[in-house]
Amino acid sequence: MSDNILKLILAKDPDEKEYHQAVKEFLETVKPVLERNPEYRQLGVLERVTEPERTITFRVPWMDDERQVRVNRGFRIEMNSAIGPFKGGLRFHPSVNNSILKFLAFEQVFKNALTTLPMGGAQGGSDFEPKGKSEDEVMRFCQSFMTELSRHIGQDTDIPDGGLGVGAREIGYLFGMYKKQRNEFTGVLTGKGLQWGGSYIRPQATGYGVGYFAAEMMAARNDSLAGKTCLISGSGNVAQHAAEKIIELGGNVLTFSDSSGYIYDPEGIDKAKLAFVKRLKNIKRGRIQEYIDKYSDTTYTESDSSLDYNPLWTHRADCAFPCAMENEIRENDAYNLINNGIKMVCEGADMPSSPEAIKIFMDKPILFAPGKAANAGGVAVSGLEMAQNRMLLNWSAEEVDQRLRTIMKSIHRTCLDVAEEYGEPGNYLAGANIAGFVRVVNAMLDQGLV
Ligand code: NDP
Ligand code: 2IT
Repeated sequence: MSDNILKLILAKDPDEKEYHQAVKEFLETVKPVLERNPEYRQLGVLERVTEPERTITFRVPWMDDERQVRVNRGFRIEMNSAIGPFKGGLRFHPSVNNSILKFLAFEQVFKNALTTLPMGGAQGGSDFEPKGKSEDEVMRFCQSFMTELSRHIGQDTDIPDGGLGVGAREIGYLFGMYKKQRNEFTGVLTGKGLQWGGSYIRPQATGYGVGYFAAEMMAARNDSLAGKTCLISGSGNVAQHAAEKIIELGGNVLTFSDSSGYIYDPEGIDKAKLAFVKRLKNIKRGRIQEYIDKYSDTTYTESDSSLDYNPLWTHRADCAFPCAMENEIRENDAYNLINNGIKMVCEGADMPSSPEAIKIFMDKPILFAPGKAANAGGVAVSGLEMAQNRMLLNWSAEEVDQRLRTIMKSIHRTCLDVAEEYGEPGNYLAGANIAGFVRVVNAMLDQGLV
């Protein structure tokens, strides 16, 4: 049943390679569910979950600082609303296209189901490059983007948040435009500022959740993050807050990267150094290379796209936290990590390990956590932000953090229990995919053919 569906998807949209990758990985792991439920074939379950409920593509015209008109493409992929209104991030990056957003939206459906909160799955964004743009240009772009997106979203319909290239600044501009157009102040977006409907801990939630999930995996092996050396890629929202939690839990973070290169600090990145990175990336919007000017005895290595491996993953360490981009860990990186004694790979980004890399990890007795489980803390706190907006109140930071920790522990437990139940003990990838799939499919079937 799953081979046929893959052929169908390939025939329909032959160029969507990221989407094919996400669906293929998923189908390989949910086979036991399909075998237990042969009626799924007649019910078209796979055909339905792999076809977005709605796909929106639109023109985003805006004017740059030289008064030159520019045109980008905007998207919203509303994948599945079986268990709640569409929910998921926005990404602004030049690589954004239908394939990338479909893969993100597909993963989001099952990620959101794992949180057990009532959220369907969606993702959207634009091929707009925020890097190098002035504040005014970013604002004008966000306003134009929302002028069209506002027709399709709403607090009961579809609730976007940020993601790669979309942070607190962009959410502010987007929210302002939505409010102006619709004359309503509602929880239509999450990731809002604290003074205007945001939740404590939402900025930290994805990274903290990654840290909590990693700690749970370690605990399941009677171990902990204390004293563990950790490689982190990226230096954005997820990387910074994963580092913050790992440091708090006693781990020793050695690296950060951006698209230009990576820094290696053999002494470890402590709280003060992390504060420097946060200022550098979030306020100054600088490059990670500047870290070595501030801290000597550290090295910077420039990205080299001609290499078939990333030197960041060649350092000896106990744990790897890819927190930047899809397919950032390729086959050679996986071998390098294994040969250097890696004990755990915990995905902070969405689909950062290539299929070849995953195969290598799964063949070894290491801990491997897929992004849709390990990074679900971000959208989980978005769900909590929605709940607070509905009640017109704000929980304290401690309360939100406690709820986040409980949700991450429960996702971890679910992955292990479901993996065991379906004959794949210790396989977090299978556990996450099956648990998410079963929840979504049961909800879809309850609601009839819609
Ligand atoms: P940010 O935009 O805050 O940070 C992204 C980071 O990745 C930046 O440091 C960026 O560097 C770096 N990067 C981008 N491309 C490359 C590359 N080719 N090689 C190395 N580094 C690169 O995004 P987030 O931290 O929010 O997102 C990171 C990942 O986490 C994405 O996969 C996203 O989908 C996922 N995610 C995010 C969630 C959230 O709540 N924000 C929730 C769940 C998942 P540069 O500045 O040079 O571009
Ligand atoms: O990939 C993700 O989970 C996100 N970008 C966060 C989505 C959300 O709605 O909080």
